[in-house]
Amino acid sequence: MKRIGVLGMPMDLGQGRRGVDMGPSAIRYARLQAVLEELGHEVQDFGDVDIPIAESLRHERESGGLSYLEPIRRACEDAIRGFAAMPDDAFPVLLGGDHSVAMASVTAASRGRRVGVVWVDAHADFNTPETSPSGNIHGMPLAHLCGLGDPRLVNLGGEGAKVRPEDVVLIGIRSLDPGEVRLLRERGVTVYTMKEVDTLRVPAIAQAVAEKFRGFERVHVSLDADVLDPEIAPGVGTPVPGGLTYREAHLLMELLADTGLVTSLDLVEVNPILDIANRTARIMVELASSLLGKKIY
Ligand code: 6HN
Ligand code: MN
Ligand code: MN
Ligand code: MN
Repeated sequence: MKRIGVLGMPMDLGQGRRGVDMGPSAIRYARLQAVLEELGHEVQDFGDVDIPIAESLRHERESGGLSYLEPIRRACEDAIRGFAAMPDDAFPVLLGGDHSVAMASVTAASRGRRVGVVWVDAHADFNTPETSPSGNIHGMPLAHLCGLGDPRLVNLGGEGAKVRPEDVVLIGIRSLDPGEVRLLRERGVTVYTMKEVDTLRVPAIAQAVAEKFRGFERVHVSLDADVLDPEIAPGVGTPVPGGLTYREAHLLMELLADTGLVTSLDLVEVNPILDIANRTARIMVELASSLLGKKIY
């Protein structure tokens, strides 16, 4: 039994398509709390962080080539305070929102401790303001958590990097910008692209993750809905063909659950406006239940 603390960040300022701010509602509507309680967990919902709407922020739209940097920074600082209000033994689950919100959850998970990060995504989100082709901050959270990029984001919730690049594992990757490829190699991040998913298969990858993070007190899983194949998860803003199948995604979560190492989770990038009958939110809830110990038998 875990004490799960849910926090919503209805954030859509990190990218260009509207609707991802409705992700927390869609995930709650898909019965996240009931499903986790049925597994025997105690679940407390801490509500949503207050995020301003884009229309009210025209004056803050641009900051050194980055869209909405200041409001994103403020929302992440608020969320970090929200996580700090959870009990010490809580298992935090963050509902996004675009992936910029992971700067808050991973920072909260680190709090001076070494944290392993499993980033399950079609993208690496390892751009800096210099390498980003879009200026969208949702393509940059992981780089900033590793200490690269704009100091205003790097120093969120405290000075400096929150994660060591060698403590990051990416899974499901199939869309990288040229600058990201260079940075990921340079910094020694472990990258399992879809080619590795196809050749090594999920059990070998999960096994490698378990070995890498053995003995870690904190392991954070950041699950971007666009890692799934768009055929099964159409409700995302940046779909890329050739993603994880339904069973690959579940198996990955089931095997990560078996490691007993995971201590926090993000469910991000669900865009209900682009979805079909809340299918993407429902799959994300199912995947959360697999990660949190659902057993068929
Ligand atoms: N996500 N690499 C692209 C960019 O704009 O930096 C796409 C990022 C997508 C981010 O899906 O969380
Ligand atoms: Mn909004
Ligand atoms: Mn992402
Ligand atoms: Mn993505």
